Amino acid sequence: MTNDLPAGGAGADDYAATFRMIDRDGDGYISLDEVKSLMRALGQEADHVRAVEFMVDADRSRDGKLSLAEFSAFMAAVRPAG
Ligand SMILES: [Ca+2]
Repeated sequence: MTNDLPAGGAGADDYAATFRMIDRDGDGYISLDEVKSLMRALGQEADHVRAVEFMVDADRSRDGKLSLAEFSAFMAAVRPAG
């Protein structure tokens, strides 16, 4: 991580770094399996229903996978600014 964050602090760059961490196969999208991997990484049970709920909440284009834009928008929405 760098300390040279743009003005405004944690934002799009922060989400991009997280996105790349979750996107294990590097195809530019977060799949349902990758959401489950994230849950395990966070020490949570990789519950199928919860993973699907996450996808449904964040997947605005309804294509079954999350783009960086969708992921960033979702994270910005669930994480209070500041
Ligand atoms: Ca992927």
